[in-house]
Amino acid sequence: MERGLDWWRRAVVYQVYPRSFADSDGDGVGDLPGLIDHLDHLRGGPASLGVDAIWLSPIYPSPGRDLGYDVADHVSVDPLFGTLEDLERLIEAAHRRGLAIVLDLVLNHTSDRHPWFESSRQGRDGPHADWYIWADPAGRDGRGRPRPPNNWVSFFGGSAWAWEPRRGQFYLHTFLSEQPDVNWRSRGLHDAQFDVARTWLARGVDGFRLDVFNCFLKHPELPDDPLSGGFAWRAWDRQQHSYEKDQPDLLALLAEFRALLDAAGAFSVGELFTGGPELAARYSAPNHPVFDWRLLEAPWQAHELAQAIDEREAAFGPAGWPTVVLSNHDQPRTASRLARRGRPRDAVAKAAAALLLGLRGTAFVYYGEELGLGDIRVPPWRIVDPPARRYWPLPLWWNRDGCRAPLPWSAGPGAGFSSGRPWLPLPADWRTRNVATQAADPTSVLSAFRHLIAARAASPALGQGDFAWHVRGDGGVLAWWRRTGDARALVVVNTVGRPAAIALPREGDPWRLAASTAGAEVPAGITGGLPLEPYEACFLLASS
Ligand code: TEU
Repeated sequence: MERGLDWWRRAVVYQVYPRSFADSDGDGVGDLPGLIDHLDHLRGGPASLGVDAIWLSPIYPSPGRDLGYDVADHVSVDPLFGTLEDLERLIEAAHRRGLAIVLDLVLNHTSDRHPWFESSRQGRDGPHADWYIWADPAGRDGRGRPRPPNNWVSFFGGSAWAWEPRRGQFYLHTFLSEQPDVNWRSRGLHDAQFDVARTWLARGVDGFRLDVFNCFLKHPELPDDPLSGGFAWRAWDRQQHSYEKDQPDLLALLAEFRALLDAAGAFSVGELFTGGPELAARYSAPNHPVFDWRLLEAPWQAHELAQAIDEREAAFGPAGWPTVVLSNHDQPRTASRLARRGRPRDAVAKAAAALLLGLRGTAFVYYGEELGLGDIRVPPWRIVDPPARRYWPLPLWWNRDGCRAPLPWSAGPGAGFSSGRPWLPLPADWRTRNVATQAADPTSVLSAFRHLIAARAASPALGQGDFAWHVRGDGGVLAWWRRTGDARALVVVNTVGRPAAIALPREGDPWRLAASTAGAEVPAGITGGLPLEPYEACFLLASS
């Protein structure tokens, strides 16, 4: 599918969490045929969002201990989601619509049920013996029990080491003990992982999201982590994690992997594990952006947002190209996070959409964000997220189930998501907050997303222009230029719940309103002052 060299810069990528998108067989869990049946929502239909690519969270065979991020076979499809033929049908149907398919590659670890690990744990001299991170005990405790090789802890709680008596060694697991970390310094493992990417590229996949890619290499001597100083409730937060990730030879490994993708014209986006914009920028490369979380962590306050934007722009510089992301399957949903303190959810969700789609960078929309979906509350007996179960009832882990509820398609039975009992509760407001209802409402969050995406797609400036402030938070308003060649656009976001106004730059006169989250009419041309409703955001195009 021809998209042009820089398609990934101007792209809007839509994250599908397959369990929760659309269920075709009534088992209460989303699947690939269900996704195929609903591609019109994304692109190619009468009321599509108009996104350019789908990032599909893992659909591979998995025991599901970490909801699919514990992969037992990298190159097949779990029957829960369908068959390999279904995935090939999805790729073909997506390409017919001009949609790229980006798979989620989990290459830092596998499931403990993966054949590679089942072979590796048998002994120290089998064909996969060094494919994982094995280490001898650091002696025995007073009761003769083996002591872990160092003080590393799991991000999900407990030690990062699990004992395997058949080898008389521990294995490393940064996450669950059912997710043993692979040893990228093993040539056999390295080559097998590259073959995974080759297999999917040969099947027509357009790129990959790389799960915790900056953890691929660990310090070879496995030294103790230094303590971070001060008190923290979680052991993970009491230590610095300088040795489990971000190793000096990672850039060379990344360059080798990216060369494989570049040769196939494929794209990648790296999921940075606990790092800031500077680290994300350092790991980024053309066609291979890296997520940073700075905007997602910023409070909805004009100067705080401006500060976050400045930090990102400084870190990436004009030559770099960031991503723009406000939520994903691990984080509280945008609308819930921003609608606190009595802000009207729809208005602030639409304003956030203008930030997401108007800033410089590849934009990532998380399924349901286009409806202003909020987080759900899951009763303790229905908690699925493993670390949430582990820590309950202590408030030490935000239950990620909250942002993973089934997508409501209509006000009909089962919200149009499934004819069966959904694997997680539907959002409480599904009868009014669903795709069909919002598609019919020109003032809905969905309509705002559609108009903003369409305006971005039609404007080279909004798609791949630079960034420069026009108003940096005064009066609660953020306004910035986007420029490329002769094309110039202005993004304006009133972040507060009261009317505002700004003076438009004269050099763009008369300005044309390309999209407004207030659904404002599109007057012929605007010069001088621009009045803004509370939380109104808009895209304007300068006269060339
Ligand atoms: O997430 C890594 C991870 O846990 C952090 O990036 C994230 O900040 C945290 O989950 C917030 O609570 C990736 C996947 O996105 C996640 O779903 C997996 O559980 C994890 O790796 C292990 O594969």
